[in-house]
Amino acid sequence: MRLLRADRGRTRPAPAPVALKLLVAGGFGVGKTTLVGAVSEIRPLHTEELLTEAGRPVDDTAGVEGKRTTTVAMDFGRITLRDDLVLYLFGTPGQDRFWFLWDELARGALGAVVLADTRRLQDCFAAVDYFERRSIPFTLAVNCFDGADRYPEDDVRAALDLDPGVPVILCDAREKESVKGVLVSVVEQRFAELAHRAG
Ligand SMILES: Nc1nc2c(ncn2[C@@H]2O[C@H](COP(=O)(O)OP(=O)(O)OP(=O)(O)O)[C@@H](O)[C@H]2O)c(=O)[nH]1
Ligand SMILES: [Mg+2]
Repeated sequence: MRLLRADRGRTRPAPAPVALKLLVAGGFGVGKTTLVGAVSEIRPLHTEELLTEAGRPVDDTAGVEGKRTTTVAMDFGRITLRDDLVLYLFGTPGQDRFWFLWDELARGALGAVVLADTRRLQDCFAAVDYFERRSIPFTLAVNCFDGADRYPEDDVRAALDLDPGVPVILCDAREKESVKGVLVSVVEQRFAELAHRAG
């Protein structure tokens, strides 16, 4: 006991890591659940439901024909980027009928990833608009599906009419290191913005 008391003050507990909340958004079937699952160090929470015959008219699986499930509430995962920096990832549902959840999920978010598939670029317009309107910094990550044509980042930027400050990154949502690069770019943007504001 005495030893512990004597040590008190000499060994300071490590400060709690900074925790940031990031959203992962984008159109239906673009790979949001896959991305969260690829990097999460906890077993990610998924709220997947089977796609059904009844949903076929609204759940457009063109381009992701192998898709069997869809997210109906959110994905949740966590990744420690550095000892002092933890990210909580919230994946949004991709379908328009779940828009009512977005404001709840976006509360307190410091940044976002908008995932895009170049075969269905228009599917990410709504997410881009959403974050632009709320001035939430985001990175546009092109999920390079097998068989999809590759386009240079500048072409994607022009097609989406993105602000020059928005990073555009080609990624593979199944690959941990690739996804980490995307997340780092969101965090860097946020920190650069804070540094700029602090003068
Ligand atoms: N080839 C390839 N397939 C992928 C990639 N990312 C996701 N997939 C597949 O594409 C399908 C869609 O992935 P999900 O992660 O469920 O997409 P989502 O954006 O969460 O879909 P919703 O929540 O329904 O909007 C799944 O069958 C994945 O296995 C990728 O980078 N490359
Ligand atoms: Mg999903």
